[in-house]
Amino acid sequence: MSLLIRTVNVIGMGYIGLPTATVLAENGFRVHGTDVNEATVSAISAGSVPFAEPDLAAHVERAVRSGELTASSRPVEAHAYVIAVPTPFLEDRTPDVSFIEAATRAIAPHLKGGCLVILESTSPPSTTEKVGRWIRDLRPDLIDDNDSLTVQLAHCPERVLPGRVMVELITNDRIIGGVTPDAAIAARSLYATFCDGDIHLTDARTAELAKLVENSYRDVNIAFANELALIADRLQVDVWEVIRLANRHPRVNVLQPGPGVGGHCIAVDPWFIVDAAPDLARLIRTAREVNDAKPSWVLSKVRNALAGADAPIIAALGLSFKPDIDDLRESPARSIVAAIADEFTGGRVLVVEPNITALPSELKNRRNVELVALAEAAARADLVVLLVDHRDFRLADPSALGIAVDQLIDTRGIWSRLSR
Ligand code: SAJ
Repeated sequence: MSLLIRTVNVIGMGYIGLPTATVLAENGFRVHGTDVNEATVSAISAGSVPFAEPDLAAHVERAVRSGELTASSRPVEAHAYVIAVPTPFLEDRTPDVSFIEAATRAIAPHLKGGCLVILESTSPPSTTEKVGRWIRDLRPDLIDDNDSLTVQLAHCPERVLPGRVMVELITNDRIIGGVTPDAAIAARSLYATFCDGDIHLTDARTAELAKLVENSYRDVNIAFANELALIADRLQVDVWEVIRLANRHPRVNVLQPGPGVGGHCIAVDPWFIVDAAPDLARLIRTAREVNDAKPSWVLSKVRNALAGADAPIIAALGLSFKPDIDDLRESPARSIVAAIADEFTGGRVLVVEPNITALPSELKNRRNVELVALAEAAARADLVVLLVDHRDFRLADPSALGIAVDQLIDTRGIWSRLSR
């Protein structure tokens, strides 16, 4: 551990901030977590976790019990600050950095010369430098005689996969981009205490773009698979078989088609590159459009399958944005279920989602939607639409559940190779 950094204030105790705060608390730092959501603060202060992430709960419980992790709704003075707040996009798909600005304003009164501010939130290029400009405006007393900010600023993008956060926080390589080389070195001393992967130092803008590139790379590759699914469907070829065979080539690795791309990262971050260079980011923009169009294509398959049906019962398997998590944010499955419920108002939609106990608000109050168990949905449904490849579904046998091939639209290719 660095001799200089002993206390850390993490701003934003969500999917990234809370695990990061916990791991830091377990590695010799006195950590305070700050979140604007009082319910989040109360849960953490009681040693519990307000969302599902494997293994996190036990770590949080230990860190809080040991006194190394505390939480409140206000920032505190610390040697280092880690900003881990959301960066969504606005309606016109331009980045919304207002949460980062609010976090910067909140910590500004507490900053001291020599302290370190790390931006972990995925950010458009130049945002870390922007944080520096906000701090300069708010705290001119932190500017030295050479017109340099005496606060060190770095970007250290998170790269962990939801569902594997506690593993990947430790094992993934990290990129640290300093606004100055000294800031990168200071930030490294923090991450080196728990990160077993390699830590790569660079400048802040490069680190920001590298993070966006990672998620855009995945989005473009998923778009390729999703486009193949449409083409294969028209040609009446099994897309999963095509991909499986193509992937036997030593330099080919096509990803898997699905009902669309969800989550708050891959469906968002590519737009930050498009915003930064709209005239150049043609492939990245098209990939987003291909993936965003997939839910409507699934809906059209449902419509075709139910043509002429009176008051159909439709089972929708899965609501989360990917398997085995309870995160419904930006989930294509969720938007498909809402669209099916809108369209078949005289029918019923039986939602099966093993990771939640109550439907999200926009579905809860609809008379034609209910949350049921898999066996019940299979027994009652005229049509089964498989939207998420949850473990429970992968392990189930559709024929044992009484689901016939012509009753199934399998958007993940786990049950029926020929239905997409
Ligand atoms: N998906 C497919 N086909 C595939 C793979 C994924 O349709 O072959 C879909 C998923 O079902 C899901 C979406 O893509 O709806 C995104 O899921 P994901 O597992 O690819 O990624 P995320 O959003 O959970 O996490 C990503 C990761 N980035 C990369 O893998 C490059 C993670 O490492 C990042 O930390 C995270 O974004 C983030 O926070 O930015």
